[in-house]
Parts: sequence; C-alpha cells; structure tokens
Amino acid sequence: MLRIAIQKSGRLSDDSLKLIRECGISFISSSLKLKTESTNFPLEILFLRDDDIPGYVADGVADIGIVGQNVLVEEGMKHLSVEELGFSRCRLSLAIPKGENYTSLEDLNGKNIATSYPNLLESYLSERGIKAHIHTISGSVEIAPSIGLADAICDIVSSGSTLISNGLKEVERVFKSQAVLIANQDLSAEKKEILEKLLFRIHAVQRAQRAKYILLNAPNDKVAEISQLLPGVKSPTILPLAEEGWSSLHSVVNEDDFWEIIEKLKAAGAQGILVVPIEKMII
Ligand code: PRT
Ligand code: ZN
Repeated sequence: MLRIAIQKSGRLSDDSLKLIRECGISFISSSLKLKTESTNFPLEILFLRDDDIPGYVADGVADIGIVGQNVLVEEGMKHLSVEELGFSRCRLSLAIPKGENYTSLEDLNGKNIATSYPNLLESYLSERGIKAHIHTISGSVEIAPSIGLADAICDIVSSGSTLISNGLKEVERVFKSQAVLIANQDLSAEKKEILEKLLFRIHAVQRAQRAKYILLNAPNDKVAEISQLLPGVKSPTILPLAEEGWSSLHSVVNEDDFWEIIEKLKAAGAQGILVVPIEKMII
C-alpha cells in the first residue's frame, strides 16, 4: 500500500483528485474524511494542508504527495521532487504600488518587502546582490503596501487580477511554479513498485493531454505529402475510402503544433478533418 498526501481543500485539490481518477484509481471521497483508500489500486489518500505535505513526505508519514513547487522549494525540500504535473501553474513575483517608478531590482535596495516566501525571496535577492528588509506574513500579503507595512510585496500571481485590484504592479518574476509529485527518499521495494505503476499511468494521462487524434480524407496523389506532415506515434494509418481515389489518414498530433499543422494540411488538400481528444496514450 502506498500513501499519497494531497491538499484537503484549496487550489491543488480538484486537479490532484482529477489526476488520481484519470489514472483509473477509484475511491470514495468525502469532504469530512481525512483519509480514504482506493477500491482498485493499493493507494491510500491523506487530505492535508499543502504546507504540511513536504514535511510529512520527508518523514515518511506519507510516501508520496502533490504540492506546489513554491511550497516545496520554500521549505528547502526540492530534492523530494519526482515529476512535474503541469497544473496549478503560477509565479512568485515582486510587486510595487502602481504609481511608483521602477527601473531595476536595484530600486528595492533597503526597502521593506512583505511576503509569505522569505526563503525564496532571500535567495533571489542575495544572488543579485540586493539587500532588503523581508517581513514574513502568512496571508493577505497584497494589502501590506496600502496599510504602510511594506514598500513592496512578493507573492503568488496567476491571472494578475489580485495585484491590479490592490493597486499594485508586477515588476519582477522571482520563481515559476507548478504542481509536482514528491516522494519519500527511502521507500521500500514494494512501495517503489507501486509508485512505478502510478508513474506509468500518470505519464499515459499526461501524454494524452498534449496529444490529439486526427482523422482526415485526402486524394491518393496527396497522401505522401500529407503523411509527411503527420508523423504520429510511428507513422499515420492510411485506409482506402469507399470512393475511388481517396484515402483516410489517422494520426496523432501534438496540441502545441496543432493549428500550424491544420493549416498546412488544408493547404496540401486534406478534407473532412476531425480532431478528437485522447484519453490515455501508451507508447
Ligand atoms: O489551506 P492550505 O494551506 O492547504 O492552502 P493555501 O491557502 O496555503 O494554498 P492555496 O490553495 O491558495 O494554493 C495552493 C497552491 O496553489 C499554491 O501553493 C500554489 O502552488 C498554487 N497556486 C496557483 C496559487 C495560485 N495559483 C494563486 N493564484 N496559490 C495562490 N494563489 C493566490 C495568491 O496568493 C494571490 O492571493 O491567488 C492570488 C493571486 O491570484 P491572481 O489570479 O489574482 O493573480
Ligand atoms: Zn498553505
């Protein structure tokens, strides 16, 4: 049995549960329960505050966990990281009141900066030779300048709307973060094996998220040219259509290349292009 710690309620919770479910792992969850066991995979789920997850994993109370890189690195536990999960993307940024001039980081020399991430901020500033007074506060960091507590803040930004609504502007990006899977460094052979199985499933889910299944029709004399545009996993599947002189091509395209490829395919004579999501992808 492997024990995973995920955030009980917060920005990481839904996507963490969704990932576990997409890996085909079923469990009954209730907002009142602090732990639950899967009914079809040797996994127990603990629901905790995100800040406690790295410590519990390091101590072996949980074997693995899902947490933001910002919390992991702040707590000095980067070495536990196993896999980037691609969700809860955000950044830790420095921001100042929007009416103030800003030319470079030098402007923050000797200033008071409020943050919940003193370690990340301290190492960012000291690497750049800046000395500022860091005030550690645990929440509502964005109001610190307006109540006279600080000249600047260093906080998590995602859309940027919290900064705007508090009259602040982002001036430097200190750290880029996303959710990561972390693991205890001393897992038993049995637990390592379960973790490998889980990672295999996570990779299949992640690959599928980036990939799209594409089907299209093309005149036979264009098939070679269009196949060049559709490398797929190995090479495209080509099937004859009932209509003489036409074929159907099936392949996989990467979401990032998607629109560019579609344009090239149309230009090369492809018709009836269908693009459908893939649920799992094993190569
Ligand atoms: O109760 P618990 O301690 O478990 O949760 P928490 O309140 O400490 O954390 P939570 O749920 O707010 O965030 C969990 C993790 O989500 C963080 O550690 C980040 O890795 C990640 N994450 C992603 C974010 C954001 N986006 C985010 N926007 N964490 C916080 N915010 C906050 C930010 O602090 C600011 O107040 O949202 C505001 C900014 O958002 P925008 O969209 O207005 O820029
Ligand atoms: Zn927290």
